[in-house]
Amino acid sequence: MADSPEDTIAAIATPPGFGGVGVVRISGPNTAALARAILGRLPAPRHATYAPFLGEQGETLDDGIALFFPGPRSYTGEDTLELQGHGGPVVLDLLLSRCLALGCRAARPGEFTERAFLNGRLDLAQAEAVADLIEAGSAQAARSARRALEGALSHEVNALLDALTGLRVSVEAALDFPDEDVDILREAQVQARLADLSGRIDRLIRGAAQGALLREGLRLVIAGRPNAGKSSLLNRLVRREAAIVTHIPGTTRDVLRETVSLDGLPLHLVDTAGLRESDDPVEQEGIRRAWAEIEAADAVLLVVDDALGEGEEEAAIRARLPGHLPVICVHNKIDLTGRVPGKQGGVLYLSAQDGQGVDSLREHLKAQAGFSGGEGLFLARRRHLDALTRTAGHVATARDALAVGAGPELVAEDLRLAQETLGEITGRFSSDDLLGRIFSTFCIGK
Ligand SMILES: Nc1nc2c(ncn2[C@@H]2O[C@H](COP(=O)(O)OP(=O)(O)OP(=O)(O)O)[C@@H](O)[C@H]2O)c(=O)[nH]1
Ligand SMILES: [Mg+2]
Repeated sequence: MADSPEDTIAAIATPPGFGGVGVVRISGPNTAALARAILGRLPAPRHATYAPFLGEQGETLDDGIALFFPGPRSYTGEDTLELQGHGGPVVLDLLLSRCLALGCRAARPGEFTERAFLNGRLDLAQAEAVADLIEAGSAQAARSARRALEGALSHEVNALLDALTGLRVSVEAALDFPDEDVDILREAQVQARLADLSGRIDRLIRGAAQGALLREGLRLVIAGRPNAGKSSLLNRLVRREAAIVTHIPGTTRDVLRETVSLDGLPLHLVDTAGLRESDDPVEQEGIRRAWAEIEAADAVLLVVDDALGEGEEEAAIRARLPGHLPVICVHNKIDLTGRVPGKQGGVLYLSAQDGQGVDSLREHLKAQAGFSGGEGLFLARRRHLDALTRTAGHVATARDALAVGAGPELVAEDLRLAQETLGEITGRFSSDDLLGRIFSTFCIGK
């Protein structure tokens, strides 16, 4: 039987295992009847009510606090009940089984939040922020998820949607008066309003890129010729001996991954085999994997031995790097060359061995990622960035069409597409397929 919004759903909302308190959550049209069956009465709305939780024969399964939230002023927008009992897996299972016996269906992951979205309690970006807040890996990420949950992204998107609606009205008015269409468009200052819209979308893209970074982090591949000190630098950045370091060139063969937090920015470091021509099949495979990692990186840290400087080897590596990839050039082993640590002329001088200059590298990485760590951030997903970028594309096409004197019907179509694309963020225009993908990544009971 397919899931229906008419189902009353139930789930254990606290994590599996033992705890002081465990919560079973119920939502849907049958909630009040279920409360009467389990509690013997309907608790007063939004009041903590102590009660025994009764089994089928009237026996006490557990006792605790019941909270009844009548819809629509509840998390899901429906009648909901929370039963807070003792936090043991068996006792919670008994309570959940009782709910299922009374006709509830076990909730899918994220189904409570999905219902909140379907009932208009949250928009899609806010619903995603609920999951992001739960999964936040740092205090900064948690604060930013909170801002998204409060609607920082949604407000901006809605303001842009309104502006797009206003523009569509003007352009579509011109459609009704084909003889005067150019004048109408000029009078309505469509071109200027489109330019303004482009600027606002670009600003939002920059903010969302920051937010996506905070959520997903920066993938940084450490590359360079053998013995430059790549593994030593990884160890220095993660503050432990994660990688094997020896004086023998060609020590690292496998790809090694470590994640550290730079003031809340997740930095995913990848140490790779030194890049050079080699006849050794094991080393060749390591080098092949190193290049595969570089292809997928957000940025590359090119490590150079300062005593040797950049030579033909580095020139060959640079020539093969993907053109769009940012390269951060680091000269290592300055404890041997006596160079001053820090940034000079686009190069970062440091010593992985004694640590001088490494703080400058950390600062540089944050700046490189465009990470300000400011309070104004909202947590965004790649999905949001992607939708914003496509919206910017439609607006740009509309501006081009207008500039070459194309008819209003072309401009109107581009604006319609822009509005539809932008609406994907808050869920105004979203396919069931997209919704399914988003909510299935939630935890059960949320
Ligand atoms: N003096 C000095 N030696 C260093 C420094 N960094 C690394 N080394 C030494 O350089 C040698 C190579 O270091 P690794 O970190 O293994 O170099 P790698 O680039 O990972 O080398 P492969 O894995 O072979 O590609 C080791 O003997 C390190 O102790 C440094 O800052 N100063
Ligand atoms: Mg190494």
